[in-house]
Amino acid sequence: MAREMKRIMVTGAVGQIGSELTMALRKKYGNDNVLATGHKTQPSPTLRDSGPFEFINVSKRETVDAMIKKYNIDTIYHMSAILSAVGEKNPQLCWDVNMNGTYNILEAAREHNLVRIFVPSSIAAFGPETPRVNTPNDTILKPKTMYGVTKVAGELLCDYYVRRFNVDVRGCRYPGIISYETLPGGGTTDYAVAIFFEAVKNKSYKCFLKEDTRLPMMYMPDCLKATFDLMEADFSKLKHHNDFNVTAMSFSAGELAAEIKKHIPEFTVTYEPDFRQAIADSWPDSIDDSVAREEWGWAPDYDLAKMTADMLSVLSKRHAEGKLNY
Ligand code: VAH
Repeated sequence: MAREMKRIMVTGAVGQIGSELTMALRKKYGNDNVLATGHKTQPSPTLRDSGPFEFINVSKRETVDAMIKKYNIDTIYHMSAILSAVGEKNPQLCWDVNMNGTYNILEAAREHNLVRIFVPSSIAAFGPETPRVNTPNDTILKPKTMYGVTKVAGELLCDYYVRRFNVDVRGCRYPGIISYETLPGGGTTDYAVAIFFEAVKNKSYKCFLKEDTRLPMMYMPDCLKATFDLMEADFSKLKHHNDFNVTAMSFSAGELAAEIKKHIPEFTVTYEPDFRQAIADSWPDSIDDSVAREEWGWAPDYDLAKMTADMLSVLSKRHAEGKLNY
């Protein structure tokens, strides 16, 4: 009989995905059963006032253990990471947080016999040698960023803990994630979030990637759906564990701009690539998520048109109310 997830800790709970994942988990499991943790950034009032919050450093094992004991944690969603762009500015910090953090979470899961842990990977695990179109789930993983190196190493480490110690760890390779609640911090796909805020606020955007740069992407509701569905899947039926390709769409910066212009005709974009262009060029145009569809029934709900309409509807309303916070 599979043990139930009851007392949950989220690391990186102040981040783009972690902040919305925490609120969704609190809705499902009860506010007091979901501990949100961050490193230094102050949580939003919504996050802070809706349930327990603690500051920890995932690269320090003792802080992870202290939270597991203090809150009787049985499940961990490990969302804290240094992303691709910041990781290239400080690769040593990226390795320390991403690798020591993941190692500490895996060791804690083994030693405390936790029910389940979620350790996400990313399409950043792929590199320029990987087939770029409809990238297979099982293929060449030779990333050229430190972030990508930590994602591949993290996948291999998680798989070892499944096979060697029977730890129940699951994860999916997130594409770029688009959302309106918490701005992303330090990624290469961040343009696909900023463009919406700039379109609503300034009717113009200076994009740091080329117009024809195409990347796999997903709207936040689908990101949360994939995370919940994978964590609730029957582990005994999974052939893969923590390296599932998931995606909802692929689009270029120019295609996203054109979709926004359907709603804001006066919107204009200029393209001035920076160091992040080389990172984006090493990633796939599109990925094949058929393995996730077969093994645990993955199916996204949002395409480019539906996501764009929803993002602009929410942001335009907030802007009109003077609450865009951007
Ligand atoms: C980044 N948003 O840009 C992250 C993500 C696929 C990209 O891992 O680094």
